[in-house]
Amino acid sequence: MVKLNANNLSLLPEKVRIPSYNRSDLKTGIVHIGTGNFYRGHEAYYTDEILSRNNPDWGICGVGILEADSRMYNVLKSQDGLYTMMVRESDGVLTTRIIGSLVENRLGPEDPLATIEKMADPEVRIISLTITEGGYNFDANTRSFIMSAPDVQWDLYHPDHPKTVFGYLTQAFKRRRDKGLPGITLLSCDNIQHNGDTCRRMLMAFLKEAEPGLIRWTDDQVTFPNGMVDRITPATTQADIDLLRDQYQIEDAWPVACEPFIQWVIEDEFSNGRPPWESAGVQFVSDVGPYEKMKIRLLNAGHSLLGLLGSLMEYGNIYEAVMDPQLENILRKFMDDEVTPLLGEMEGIDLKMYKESLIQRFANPYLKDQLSRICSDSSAKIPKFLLPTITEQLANGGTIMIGTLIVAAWCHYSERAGTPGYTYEIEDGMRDMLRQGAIDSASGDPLAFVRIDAIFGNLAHSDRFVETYIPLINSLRDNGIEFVIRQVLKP
Ligand code: CS2
Repeated sequence: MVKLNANNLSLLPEKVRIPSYNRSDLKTGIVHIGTGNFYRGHEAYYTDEILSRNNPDWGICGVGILEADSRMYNVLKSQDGLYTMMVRESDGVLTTRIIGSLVENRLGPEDPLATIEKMADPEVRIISLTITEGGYNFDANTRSFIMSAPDVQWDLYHPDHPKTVFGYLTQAFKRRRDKGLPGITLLSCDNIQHNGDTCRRMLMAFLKEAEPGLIRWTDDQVTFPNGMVDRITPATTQADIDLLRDQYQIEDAWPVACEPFIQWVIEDEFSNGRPPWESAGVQFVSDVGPYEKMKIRLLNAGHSLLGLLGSLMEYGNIYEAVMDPQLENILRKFMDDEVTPLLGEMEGIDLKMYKESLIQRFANPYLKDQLSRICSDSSAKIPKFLLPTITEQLANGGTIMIGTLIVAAWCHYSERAGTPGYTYEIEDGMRDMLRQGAIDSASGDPLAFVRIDAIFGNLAHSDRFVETYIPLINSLRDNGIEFVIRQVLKP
């Protein structure tokens, strides 16, 4: 058995690819906030790829800023930033590779000033983020920054030990400006349409209160490219850890398993240079808008459909859900009738093939992407993945039947979750509100759930939405999910 760390790399079995570059020769050109599984299977992999092609300026410092990040931090620290990426093909082939691009790791709460200094280091030219859809702290209803959020308020009064990414960035930018350093790129890698623009707007709103003198410098020196990121990366399971130990003799406390498909499309707006990621397959374009919209509205919303409807049918993972012919059909119908009309022509993209490839990816039997992962944080996901589709379809006079069914299924899920007889839970920052809305909805106030305006805005004021929603939620309760799907699929 070989514990994964820098000293032991040469002891690993030959079938495991290890970094070909000398990690101690690398500079740290990127600070990344949020080193979760998705990040480790995506940007960190692309960067590992270009490091092995002799680009030593682009090592990464991984940063966790939440207390909850301490587990990942401790694992990475004990493994010198190394971890195993396990790529699972749909025919069962498994490829393992040790990723070495995370050359440094820090935990913000452990030493906030050192973390800020690192972000202000002259060698660092990119700060990238995977802070989740909810991490940008914007109100889906008003589309503005939530200044009253307790952590944001804390950051205004405790600049030297911030809690939010905005507090960290403000202090880092201040130091960069004072040192006279050239600009930096803030690269958002979260599933939000116009993620770079959103990041800029939210940061600027924070700066206005916290440090107005920095607004001009940020405007002049910082770029915020929009980007579309894609790779399905389930939560790591004990089975993944055991497999590495039993079949590869590797002791890795937190490997990352993912699908073979990977995509990253970025607007080429880097203020102070960037790695040649294109040599690893990243696409640089002038406008990423159409790609983001297509991916988020089809893949991510498709995931939510399978996650919420699939959980009501007691499935456990995406593969099981999409193998159910009823769910596959309703997913196809949703993509064709409710999303495709909103996408328009995209140069170089065959939408039909793209949708087909999504079904194939979801049907990878070796991936077993947990529905619990998909349904977690729905309050941050649904407003980005699904509600814009419903709103645009309402405005265009298009059908909203399946989109509305996903919302009704979410209400029914929230009502049942955690109660005897059901295996799923609500894992969501807005859990109590969701639960209460769902309970009230079941006890005589059917619209209670969709009146949570921080999520749904004024959707419950739309007559057509309400007329579609009420029969669906009632029928889900009275007749069950299979019956409702059959009704919706009836020609
Ligand atoms: C998923 C995404 O979290 C979710 O609900 O849809 O994590 C999805 O797997 C990735 O965006 C794939 O690129």
